Amino acid sequence: MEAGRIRLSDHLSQQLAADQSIHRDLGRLIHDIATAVKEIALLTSQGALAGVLGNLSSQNVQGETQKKLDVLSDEILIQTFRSGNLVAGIASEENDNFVAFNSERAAFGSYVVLFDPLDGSSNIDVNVSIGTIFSVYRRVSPLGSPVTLDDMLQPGTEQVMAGYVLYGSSTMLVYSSGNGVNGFTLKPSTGEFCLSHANMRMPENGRLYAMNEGNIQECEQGLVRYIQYCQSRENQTGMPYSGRYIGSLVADFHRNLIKGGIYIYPSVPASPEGRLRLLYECNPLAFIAEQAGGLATTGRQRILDIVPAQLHQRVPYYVGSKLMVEKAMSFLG
Ligand code: FDP
Repeated sequence: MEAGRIRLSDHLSQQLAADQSIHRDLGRLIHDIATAVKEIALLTSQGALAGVLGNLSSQNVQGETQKKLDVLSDEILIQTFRSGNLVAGIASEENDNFVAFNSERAAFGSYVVLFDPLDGSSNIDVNVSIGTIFSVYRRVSPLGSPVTLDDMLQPGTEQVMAGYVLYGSSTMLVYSSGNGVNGFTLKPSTGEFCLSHANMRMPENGRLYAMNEGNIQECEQGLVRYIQYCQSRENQTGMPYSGRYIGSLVADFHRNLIKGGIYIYPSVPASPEGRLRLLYECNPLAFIAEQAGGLATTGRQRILDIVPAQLHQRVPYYVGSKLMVEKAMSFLG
């Protein structure tokens, strides 16, 4: 069918009819997320006119200055989940601790959602693509009780749904509930997400690499040699790969999902565990990558297998086309 004819709501009904294992509530949840991110997309598109650019005086738990739009997006998502009654609690990059919703109905919510409300914060003020990343787990604590830290600290293999929204030249919602990856583009004339990228597959190999190369002299030797390999004619293309680094993980990931490529944020002296957060960034995108045929590792271990020890845990991250991630790992030893 022609791209754009199938709305997100139609697609959800079809998926639920075709696959009885998908819980109906997940359909409602992705619908709630779609509603919330439309609000964020609107604020993003208005930029300075909405008065949402710039910093707040506050810092998040990681000591990073918070942007106004970061905090607004966080509030929009929390409010959406709080009022939807499907979610019993959330954890987000912008909050020190997880939030247990305390209404009686929320205590019977089956899910927890972990999210980065606005990824690529340093690009907010300069009109470069940014995104929202989310991850959904079935809670492990008993229904009817408040959620606990154990609900949040589940390995990525337990995700029942994950995805991201890219606020770019168009707004796209890409998600998976464990049965492939589909991408929807927001149609400005109707305000609806329409299926534009059905059954997305990440090319097995590629010729794009994304890394903040300003750090290269401080990286481990194996990675230095891999980047030299990317820049040489020794790779499968016989030509140097192209370096492409937007500096918004979501945008770099999305480009690589479509064109093939690798994104790397390694351990560096300033961030020995890497810079990216396991729960809000690495796990959801690893889930999407694997569902699309790609790979996500720390360079040595599959991301989805990591049992988190803390909410704001960081990990080194190698994600993208399967053969490229495997090749990078072979250099690390
Ligand atoms: P940001 O801090 O601007 O939100 O999530 C962290 C992240 O951006 C990624 O989106 C991005 O790829 C990376 O950090 C950029 O870090 P560097 O500035 O160190 O390259």
